[in-house]
Amino acid sequence: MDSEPTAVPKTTHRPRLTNREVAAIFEEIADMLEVLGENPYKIRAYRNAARTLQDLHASLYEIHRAGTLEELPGIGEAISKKIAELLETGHLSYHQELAAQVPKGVLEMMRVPEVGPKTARRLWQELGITGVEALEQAAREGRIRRLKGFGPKTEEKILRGIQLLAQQTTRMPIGHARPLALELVAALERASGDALARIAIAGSLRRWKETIGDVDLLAISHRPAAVMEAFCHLDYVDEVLAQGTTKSSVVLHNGLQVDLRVVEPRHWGAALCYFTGSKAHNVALRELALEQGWSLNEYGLTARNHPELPDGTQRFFPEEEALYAFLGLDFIPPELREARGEIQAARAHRLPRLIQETDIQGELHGHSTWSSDGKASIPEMAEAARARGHRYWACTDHSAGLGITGGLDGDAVLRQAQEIQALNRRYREQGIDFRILHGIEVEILADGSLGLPDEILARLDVVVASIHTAQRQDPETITERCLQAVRNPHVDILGHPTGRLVGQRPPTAIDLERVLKACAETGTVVEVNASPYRLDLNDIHARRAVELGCMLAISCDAHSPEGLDVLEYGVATARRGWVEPQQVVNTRPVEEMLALLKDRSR
Ligand code: DGT
Ligand code: CA
Ligand code: CA
Ligand code: ZN
Repeated sequence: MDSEPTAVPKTTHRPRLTNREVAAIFEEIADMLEVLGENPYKIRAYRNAARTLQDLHASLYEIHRAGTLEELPGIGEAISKKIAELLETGHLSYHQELAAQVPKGVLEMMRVPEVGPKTARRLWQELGITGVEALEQAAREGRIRRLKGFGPKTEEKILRGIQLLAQQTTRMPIGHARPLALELVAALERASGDALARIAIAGSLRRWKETIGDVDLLAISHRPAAVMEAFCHLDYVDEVLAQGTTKSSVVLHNGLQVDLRVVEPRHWGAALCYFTGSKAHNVALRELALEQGWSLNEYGLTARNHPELPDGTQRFFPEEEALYAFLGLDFIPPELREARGEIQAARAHRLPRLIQETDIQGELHGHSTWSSDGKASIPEMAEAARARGHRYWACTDHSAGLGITGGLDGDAVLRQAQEIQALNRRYREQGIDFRILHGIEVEILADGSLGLPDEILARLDVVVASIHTAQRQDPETITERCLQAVRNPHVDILGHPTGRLVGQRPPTAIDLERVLKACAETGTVVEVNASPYRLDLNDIHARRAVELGCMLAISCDAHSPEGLDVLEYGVATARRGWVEPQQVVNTRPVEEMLALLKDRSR
C-alpha cells in the first residue's frame, strides 16, 4: 500500500491565473490608486473586489465561462470587464498604466505594517525611497526624521515593522481554513459516493490551532484510486501537486494546500493519531512507546526490545482510543496534543475535564445597532442567541470615546435600558426563560480613564472594558492603563486583552502577567474573545490566567446574528488552554453568573 505519489505536470498552454493571483492584481490596483491619492470610493471598490475574489471557492475561469461574474458580491460591470480581460489575455491594461506611474518598490514598502499609502507616497516623492531595503537603510541612518511630522520614534517603528514583515508566514487563520475544509470534505463525500468508507480531518485543523499551514485529511476506502480521482477533480482544486493511490496533494483556488491519505481500516487509529500531530506530541508518544518495548509509526506498534515478545510482533488499532489505552494513557483530546504536559497528565489520569460548547449558557459581549458597527437590533440579537440554546445575552455596545464607531453616551445608555426592560418584560409575560442583560463595552481611554462615568457603569449588569485606540503605547503606559481599568470596581470583564489580530496585528506591549495577576486579585473576569481573527486571550494565555486564579468569559463579541457562530473557536481556544467549565463564568445560569461579577454588592 506504499505506492509513491506521482507528480502531475502542470498544464501550461497559456499561463493560467489562479484566483489568488487575480485578487492580488486588484489589491495592487487599490494600493497604487491610494499612493496616487485617488478617490477613496474607487479604491474601496477594488479592495472589496479583491476580497471577494480571494475567498471564492470556484475557479474564476468557470464563473467567467458561465457568464456570472457580475453576480459576485462587489463585482460590477467595470470590474467584471477587467477580470475578463485578465483571464482572456493574461494581462490588464489598466493595471499596466498604473504600474508605469508607481515604482514596484513603493508598493513593497506598503507591506511594512507601519507604512501606509500616504507615508509611502511621501517617502517616495520627498526622499526618493523606492524599496524596503532603501527604507531600512534610511531609517537606520536617521534620514526619515527629516520629513515633517516624522521623528526618531517613527524610524524605530518602521524598523520594527520591517522585522515583522520578514517573520510573516503564509499560514491561514483557522476562521478561513475551517469552513472551507468542511465544505471540501462534504463535496468529496458527494463525489466519491460509496467508495469512501470514512473520512476525518487531521493535522493542525483537528487540534484547532489558530493558524493552519495545510489541511490534512485521512480516509478509508476499498477503492482508493476512485477517491483520489474524485479529490483531484473537485471544483475547489486549482492545482494538483501529486496524485497517488495512498496520498494526493492539491492546492485550492484560495491557495490552501490539502493533503489526502487513504489507509487500511486496521491502521486507522495509529494513522489518525500520527497525522493529527503535533510533531512534538508524536515524538513524546513514540518515546513512551519505546520505553515499553514498542516502536510506533503511522501503521501501529512493532515490538522492539520488548521484555516478552519477539521483535517484529505487531499491534494494530482501529481507533485512536485503543492506541492510547494500550500505552497506559487516558484518551488525549486533539486540542491538548502540543507536548505541553498532556502525556504525563494522561498517564496520571489527571487530564482536565475540558469545557465543551454545550456548557456555555449565555453571552457576555455583543453589539446591536445602537452603536454604529452593529448590524442587528437588540431583539434580533437576543432571538438569535436564544435560537442557539442560550439563556442570556448581554448587549454591550461601544461607549463614547471611540471616535469612529459613534459609541453610546450616558443618555443613550439610559434610553437603551428602557428598551431592554421592555423586551425582558415581554419574555417574562410569555413565560420564556431568557434574559437580555444590559451592559456596555466601555473604552479604556489613552490615560486609563473610562469612556463613561462610574454613575452610569454602576447601573449596568455587565461592564466589558477594552482598548481600541492608542494601541501603540509603550509597555509601562499601556500596562498602567489596563491596570487602572481592572481596578475600577464597576469593570467586570477585560475584553480582548492583548488587542492582537491573528496573522495581522501583533499584541500591544501590555505586560499581560501583571494585568492577569491584577484581574485575579480584583475578581475581574478575563475574556477569551472567540472571533477567529482575535482569539484573545490565546490558548497559552488562557491557561496562564486560570493558573493565576482568574475566571474567564468566552465571548463571541457578535456584531450580527451570524457572529454568534464563532463560539466554537473560543471554546476550542479555551480547550487548548486546558480550561474546565467551572473556570468560565458564562457556563453558569444567569443569577449565579451575575453573582460572580464584581459589583454585585450594590
Ligand atoms: P500545519 O500544517 O503547519 O498547520 O501543522 P500540522 O501539525 O498539520 O503539520 P503537517 O501538516 O506538517 O503534518 C501533519 C501531522 O503529521 C503532524 O501534526 C504530525 C505528523 N507529521 C508530519 N511530519 C512528521 C514528522 O516528521 N515526524 C512526526 N513525528 N510526525 C510528523
Ligand atoms: Ca497540516
Ligand atoms: Ca500536511
Ligand atoms: Zn466588542
